[in-house]
Amino acid sequence: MKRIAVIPGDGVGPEVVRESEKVLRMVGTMDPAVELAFDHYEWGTDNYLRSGEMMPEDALDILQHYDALLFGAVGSPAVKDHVTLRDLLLKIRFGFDLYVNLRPVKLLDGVETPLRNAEQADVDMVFVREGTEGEYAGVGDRIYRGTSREVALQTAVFSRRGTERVIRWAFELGRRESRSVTSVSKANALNYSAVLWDEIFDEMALEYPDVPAQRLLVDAAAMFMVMEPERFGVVVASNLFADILTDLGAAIMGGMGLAPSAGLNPERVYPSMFEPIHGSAPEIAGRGEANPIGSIWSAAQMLDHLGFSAWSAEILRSINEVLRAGVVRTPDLGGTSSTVEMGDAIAAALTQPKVATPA
Ligand code: GGG
Repeated sequence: MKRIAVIPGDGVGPEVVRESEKVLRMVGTMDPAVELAFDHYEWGTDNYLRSGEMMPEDALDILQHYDALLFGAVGSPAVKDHVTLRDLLLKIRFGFDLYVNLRPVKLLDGVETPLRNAEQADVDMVFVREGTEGEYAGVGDRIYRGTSREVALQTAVFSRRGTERVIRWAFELGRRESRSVTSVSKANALNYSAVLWDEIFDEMALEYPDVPAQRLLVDAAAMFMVMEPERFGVVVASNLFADILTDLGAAIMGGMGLAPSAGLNPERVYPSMFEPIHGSAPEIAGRGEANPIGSIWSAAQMLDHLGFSAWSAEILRSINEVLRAGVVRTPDLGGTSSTVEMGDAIAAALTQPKVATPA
């Protein structure tokens, strides 16, 4: 039995996570080997407004005992974003050392990319976003607050260990999947941190002579993602750069609602966390129209992580089948279907995968 902690969070989070759970429960009924037990934690902005805490002080002690975490979204117009993000999501990512944030950017069947000349096969890359340091380290200060002399300092943290381990992970992925690895940084401007990043990337590339490697400045990477997406296989970048580029990636895929992510602790000392890359989308929350595919795809990533790879692939196949058929489409894809209808359709399209689940 695998124990899953579900944290639906804010806005559309609960709506999309409900559909992921539905699909996972369907897998469980189709294959008794996929035995999942869910516990729910109603943490987030409502909790903050009630108690002053996004989640309780011992939240990580509670979550530590789970096999995986399924997360929805965080953020609300009622509270400043830096409070909600840092006191919930970042506490989990940093506390559980989720240093690999895996974000596929792939054009699904039947979805149009805004890139006029791109074929489906051209948009197939996977970002390895560093998840525990970089620009998100939260180091800095504000001095002379509220005066005309006010100064804000925000220090990025790039350790050799933190940089090496995420770049190594990217090269291992490139080797396993016979794909190139692109490093994204900005060493012409960031003359300390990005220079260290680039040096480590170059050192590592020597250890993986079989993996084609290239380095790009982040501005050039953004341009090439639009002009030549086929150039990219595995892409490794810092916390902030990869966050920004994967929103661009989601746009290239056809919309924010489609994009998944897996925050991995590769050593499995801590549970890994799976969440769509989109936020809480307060403007459509409660309307039942959010696209749950990013969340459902993240749940598929979770099954892969838990050792149920055939079912992971089957969920993705089912997503593609539903999108290809084009009957069920949420408003972001030009349709009128609801979040629930999309979840129902994906759950209903599941079939037994060809490879049996190992007992
Ligand atoms: N589902 C993830 C979520 O709620 N993301 C909101 C967000 O702003 N995330 C920032 C980040 O991933 O760095």
